[in-house]
Amino acid sequence: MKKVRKLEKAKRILVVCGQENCVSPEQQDQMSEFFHAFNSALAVDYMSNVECEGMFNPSVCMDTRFISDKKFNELLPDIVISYGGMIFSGLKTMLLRNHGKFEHWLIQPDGMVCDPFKSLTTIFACKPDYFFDFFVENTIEETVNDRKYYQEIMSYAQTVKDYDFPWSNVYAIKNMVTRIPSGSLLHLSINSSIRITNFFTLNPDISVYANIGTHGIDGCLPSFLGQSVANVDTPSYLIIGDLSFFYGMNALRSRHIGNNVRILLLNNRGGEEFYYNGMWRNAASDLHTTARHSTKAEGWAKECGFTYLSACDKKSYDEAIGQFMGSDSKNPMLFEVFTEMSTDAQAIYDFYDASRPRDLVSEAKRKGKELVKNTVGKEKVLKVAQTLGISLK
Ligand SMILES: Cc1ncc(C[n+]2csc(CCOP(=O)(O)OP(=O)(O)O)c2C)c(N)n1
Repeated sequence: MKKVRKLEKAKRILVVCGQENCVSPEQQDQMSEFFHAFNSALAVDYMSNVECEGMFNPSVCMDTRFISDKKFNELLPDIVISYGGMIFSGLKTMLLRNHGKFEHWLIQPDGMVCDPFKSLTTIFACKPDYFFDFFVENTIEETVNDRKYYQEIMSYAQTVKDYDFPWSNVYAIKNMVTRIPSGSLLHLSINSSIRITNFFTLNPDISVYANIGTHGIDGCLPSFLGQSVANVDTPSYLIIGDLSFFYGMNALRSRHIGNNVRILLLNNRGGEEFYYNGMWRNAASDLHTTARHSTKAEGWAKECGFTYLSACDKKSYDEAIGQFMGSDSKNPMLFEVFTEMSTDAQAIYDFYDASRPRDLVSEAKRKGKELVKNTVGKEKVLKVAQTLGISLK
């Protein structure tokens, strides 16, 4: 009961929902009630498969490349409550960077220690539905969320702008995911697909999966195809990068694949992830890290009985997307979209820059300078600056 009293007094409670394949409607109701009762906000991404009151999507606004340390400090919770599997968003890193400044209560049915934020103070060895029910049922007075913390977060989250993306894998994902009908299954494979899908608003009641738990690009395509066979009456969508696709392409030959299958293949000629995360350094990185290639899936997809569509710019994409999202195809479909990984990564950075509140731009510039210094080396940067007569202060 001490914990209930503590939660009643807490001003800033952040519930972090990890990846869960199936969250019962009862649990979602309990989470809404929890939100009504305590001064809380709930961080939810699509892989959490939760739709309840008090939730916000941290994917853009809490990304390490978007939020400043100063702003995150202003929004820092007193208590983090977490449950479930993988937490994909940068919120995990931001909490880790601020470890020790908050309590972390972990809901973990088997009682195993899991300390992603290095701030673990309590483990609740129970299921999440029991936890939320227990806390709501055992409040003494009628406690009510004053919503100050929630509103602070929401007003920040709402600064993220609707952005006019250039031709890129972001454009392709946006215009597909926002059309997926309710009741569908969506599988994301893995980093860029998850990150970018979470930028946009999906229709309600879409089950979202990813085998990000293993962090492997192998196995995504076969996992999805297995799911689609087990759910043959459910429209089933996969968003997959080229390296991940070519890893598992053998599975495309399975004889059981139904016409409920739609695969959006983002062929940006390699691993965009390494441009996005700053690992790309020079031409050798394309050989050894991003695995740049010029392979296409067309021949194999057709060979395996798929209806094949492709696009290389906005016009060809806009012409094909209607057919791809249609439900009357006799065959499974594969839509291969050709973009360039370096400009795909840049499109995301430009979106962050355009959306970031103004006072944070200088902070981002500072981080950029730091990154250049750390990557190129301080001495070289100073030398170039001297030659050009630029002061770095
Ligand atoms: C089995 C395995 N090998 C290597 C990696 C490292 N890795 C992480 S992301 C990535 C690139 C994925 O490229 P792609 O599937 O084309 O998606 P993109 O990043 O371009 O969206 C790689 C190779 C991994 N996660 N798993």
